[in-house]
Amino acid sequence: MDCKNQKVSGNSSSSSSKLILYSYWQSSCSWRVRFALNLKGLSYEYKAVNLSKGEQFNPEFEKLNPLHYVPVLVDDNVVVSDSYAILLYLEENYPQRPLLPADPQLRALNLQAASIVNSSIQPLHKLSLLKYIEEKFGPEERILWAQSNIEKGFLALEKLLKDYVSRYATGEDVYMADVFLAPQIAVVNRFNIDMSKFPTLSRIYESYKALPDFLASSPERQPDAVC
Ligand SMILES: N[C@@H](CCC(=O)N[C@@H](CS)C(=O)NCC(=O)O)C(=O)O
Repeated sequence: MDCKNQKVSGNSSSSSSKLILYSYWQSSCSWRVRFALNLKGLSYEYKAVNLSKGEQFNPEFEKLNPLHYVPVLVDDNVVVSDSYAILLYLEENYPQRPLLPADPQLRALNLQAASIVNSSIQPLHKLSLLKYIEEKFGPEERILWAQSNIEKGFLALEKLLKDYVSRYATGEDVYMADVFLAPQIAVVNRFNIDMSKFPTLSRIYESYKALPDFLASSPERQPDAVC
């Protein structure tokens, strides 16, 4: 996607809104929250944390998240970090446009798929870990490590979703599984993943690319995008 002239202010910056999102344009974890906020029609103030410059280690940011990761959501006096926790917080406190279905099986499936992305895929290719692997074992090992862990997770998701998938991961509506999957699938082109091995994920990604709320949350359209 072309960066130029695509940045949005719409949902993503409102001086009067009480929600503040600490985000980095290229962070897939931040992208999940941007997508969810858009789906729920919530405006928010965008505060950029430049991970490539190490701003996550600034003392001011450390007070918000001692783990030094984005995203962080601030809602008046409530501070929540970790996109999974943020999604559950939004679901409880901003119930409009639910991101978890009422049906218990579908609800559990959405939580499980989101958790696989959050716990068993993205952490294994995060910036700090890949930097460590490259320093210890070289650039080749960095890419092999990322590829094998992403493919393992994607294979599990293909199997998990196959009986439920339709236009989106768990049916005809966008839910939490999609909020986590869409950015995750989008960022794997950094790692030369052969997506033909994952036909279900490839197919639903085509549906995501037609969603204005997803497109508006994409990295290139954020205020801190560098293109
Ligand atoms: N499970 C956390 C993971 C947070 C995370 O890993 N954030 C990344 C960006 S996607 C980050 O801040 N990385 C900085 C680093 O690795 O130093 C979440 O979903 O928020």
